[in-house]
Amino acid sequence: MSDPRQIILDCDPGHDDAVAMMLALANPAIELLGITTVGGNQTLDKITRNAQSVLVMCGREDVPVHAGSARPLVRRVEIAPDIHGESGLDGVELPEPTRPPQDTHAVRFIIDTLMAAEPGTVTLVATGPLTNVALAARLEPRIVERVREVVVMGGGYHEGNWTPVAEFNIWVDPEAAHIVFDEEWPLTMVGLDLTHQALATAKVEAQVRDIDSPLGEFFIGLMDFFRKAYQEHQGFPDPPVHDACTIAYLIDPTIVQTRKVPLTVELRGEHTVGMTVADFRSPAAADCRHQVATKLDHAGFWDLVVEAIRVLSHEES
Ligand code: PIR
Ligand code: CA
Repeated sequence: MSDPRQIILDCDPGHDDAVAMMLALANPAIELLGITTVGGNQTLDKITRNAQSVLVMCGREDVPVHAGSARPLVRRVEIAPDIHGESGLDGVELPEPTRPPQDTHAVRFIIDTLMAAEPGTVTLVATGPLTNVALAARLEPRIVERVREVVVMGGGYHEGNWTPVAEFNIWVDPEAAHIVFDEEWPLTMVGLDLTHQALATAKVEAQVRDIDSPLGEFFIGLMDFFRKAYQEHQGFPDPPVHDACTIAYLIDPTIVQTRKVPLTVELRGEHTVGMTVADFRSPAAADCRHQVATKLDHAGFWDLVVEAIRVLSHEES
């Protein structure tokens, strides 16, 4: 097998961020170098602690957690308690971390890791607002040509979830998103068009229940809360596990189909702030740096997630 893909996961856990973490920790195709956190689904303190609790559940507190930006670059803090609850991970009991987060700021960790690694080896995966990634690019512009790829869960070319056209992660910090989409690095947008196909169905839950482990129960508790929230607030039958799709794409690109298309982030529209605008009018130029995720292999995706929970459950016992 080829060398594992080295990633930094910049996240705001978050029910679906937690599943992204599980996939990244368990799958041998991925080497998780560190977790960086950003205020988003809940306040920075809460979601940083959540990241640590998920590591405890996975028996992987060796992975460093670096806290990052508590607020967006320009706008006021906006959180999503209706969807993720007061803790940011409602529906389960969160184990106490046994160690504090790292001293180094998330942005510093991102820069130091990219500058120390061979160029073109480390991938940045962002599943929260893009504040940390934007700050890193501004503070050390040389990371832009050193990163292998930036994979963003955010936006959508046809759908919004926080406004009719804006997705939450982009809406929370559109200026940061604008910076990140505008930089000269290759960027894959795993937006709502794709992630709304990643529903955690009753069948998936039954497969996880069969694993019969504390981590399996943890996943089920998370999904039950997330399902109720999505039924009540978004009219979905089952919850979409957005963030895990970024990791699945890196593990096996045949699970997530993509299409090259130029993207930009709207900052000034009356009804469209935070919209990700995709220009599908003509075939993308050969040097187009952007691509969007279009179609998910649902069964293939959930096989990866269920297998990840199984692997982590057995490592634990
Ligand atoms: C999910 C999120 C925020 C709001 C809603 N309604 C649903 C979080 C998820 O963690 C994901 O990263 C992204 N933001 C989806 O919009
Ligand atoms: Ca998230």
